Amino acid sequence: MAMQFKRPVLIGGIGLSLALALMESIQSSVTEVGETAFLGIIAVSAWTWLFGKPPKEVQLAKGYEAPTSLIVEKAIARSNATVEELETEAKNANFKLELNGRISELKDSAAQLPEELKRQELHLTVTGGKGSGKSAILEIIRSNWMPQTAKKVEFTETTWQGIGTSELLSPSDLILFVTTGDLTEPEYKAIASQTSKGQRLILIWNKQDQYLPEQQPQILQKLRERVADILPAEDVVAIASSPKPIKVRRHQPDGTVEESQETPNPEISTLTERLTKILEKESQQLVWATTIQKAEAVKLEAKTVLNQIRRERAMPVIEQYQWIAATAAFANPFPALDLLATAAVNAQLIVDLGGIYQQKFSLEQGKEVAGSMAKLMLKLGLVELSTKTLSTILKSHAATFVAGGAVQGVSAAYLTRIAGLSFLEYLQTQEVAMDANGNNPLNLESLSKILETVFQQNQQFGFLQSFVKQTLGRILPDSQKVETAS
Ligand SMILES: Nc1nc2c(ncn2[C@@H]2O[C@H](COP(=O)(O)OP(=O)(O)O)[C@@H](O)[C@H]2O)c(=O)[nH]1
Ligand SMILES: [Mg+2]
Repeated sequence: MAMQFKRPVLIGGIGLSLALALMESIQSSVTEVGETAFLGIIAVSAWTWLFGKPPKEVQLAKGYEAPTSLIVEKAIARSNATVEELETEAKNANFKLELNGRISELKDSAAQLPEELKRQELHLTVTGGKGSGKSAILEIIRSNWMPQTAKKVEFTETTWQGIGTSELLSPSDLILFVTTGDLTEPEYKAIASQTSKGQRLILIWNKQDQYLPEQQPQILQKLRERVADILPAEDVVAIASSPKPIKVRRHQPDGTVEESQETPNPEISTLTERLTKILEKESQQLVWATTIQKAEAVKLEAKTVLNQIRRERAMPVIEQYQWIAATAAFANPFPALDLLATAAVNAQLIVDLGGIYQQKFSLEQGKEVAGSMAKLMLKLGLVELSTKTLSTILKSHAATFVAGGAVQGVSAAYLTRIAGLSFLEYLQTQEVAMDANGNNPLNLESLSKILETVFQQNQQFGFLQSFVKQTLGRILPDSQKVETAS
């Protein structure tokens, strides 16, 4: 691991003096106005613009949008870029060998994407609940429709719980989703999640013969309304793939009535007409849409491996800053200094973690991010909570003696760890894009959520106990270690 030990120690010093300077200005005001002034001073750094951002809108269920060739090209380029990034970083990092296989698989998949665009035969999936009539539909499609169509089409049958997991590997060009009337909420969600990621889908209401002919149009209308946000009306069709036999009474010329069972013919013309039209007009777009999904799957997988490599590089960095923060706070155990020193040290940690994740932050930006995180941690009550817990553990741990500053030191290390792990998580999950001014606007809402989760994950008593012990081992002189250990 190519760690530079000199720089962080130096920055630790800078951080500390910065913290001290801040402390001086706080000391006079903090007693009178308390936390508000404290926060106000931290807020001096220009982070207001960070908070000014409106929260990201909740994404609504979105219908399918036909892709263009430009969109496909971009998707392929993005996935290639991510795989290349992965290859380069894997070469530079001493990553585990088992990743080699995964990386070369990803390279193959990425290389196949342009070929995929030329694909002529189409892959369709018939899906829906068990007993909804998927097999019956397929049977008629195979016997009646396929011989008449010029396209090469391949069908797969699966229950809808199967889509979404398996199809990521080989998505279909068109999904035929079969329902028998009322669409359940999970079914609706499954459909919406497909259309929102660009999956073309037809919703089929099968077994319409179970309702009276005069009821059928109403039921179809209701179904179309239910999915109006995600599917156009013409992509919702009503059929009867295998109608049940009905009793037929025939009046005979001699006046008698003869009763018999008759099985009506299947009615799937609405479906086959729709299918024919879509394949005529959209074959190219269907293949593009599938290629986009495949490209995105490759990109996602590459990103996952990349994150794994980066995380391994980032952990020792976070740990190193923990000890720097601890040492600084231990040496200067003013109340609240721990937090400020932590924020200052964290600014450089932010820059370093950003570097590992290929996202450049200036030290100034690092300060803003670290400041925002410090403020969030205060706001969420994490600082108070962790200080309380850690001092309780410290008291029980060092029965006879707690070194002055130990609480501050341990708290600073702990908060640095939380900040580091959270920012790492943030970098992994966010698509951090530079805005027009070359700034990297923070999504404080998601950062805040991540902070809370990471904090929760690092609250186990056993972990805190060993963390205290480990930190004391770092900051206490050897003579005191013996006492605390007893
Ligand atoms: N009443 C009626 N029953 C149907 C219709 N289509 C299929 N079925 C029946 O529904 C049951 C399940 O059909 P199947 O095709 O095996 O469903 P799958 O599990 O989705 O493949 C069978 O008994 C079919 O005869 C239809 O249009 N109307
Ligand atoms: Mg079946």
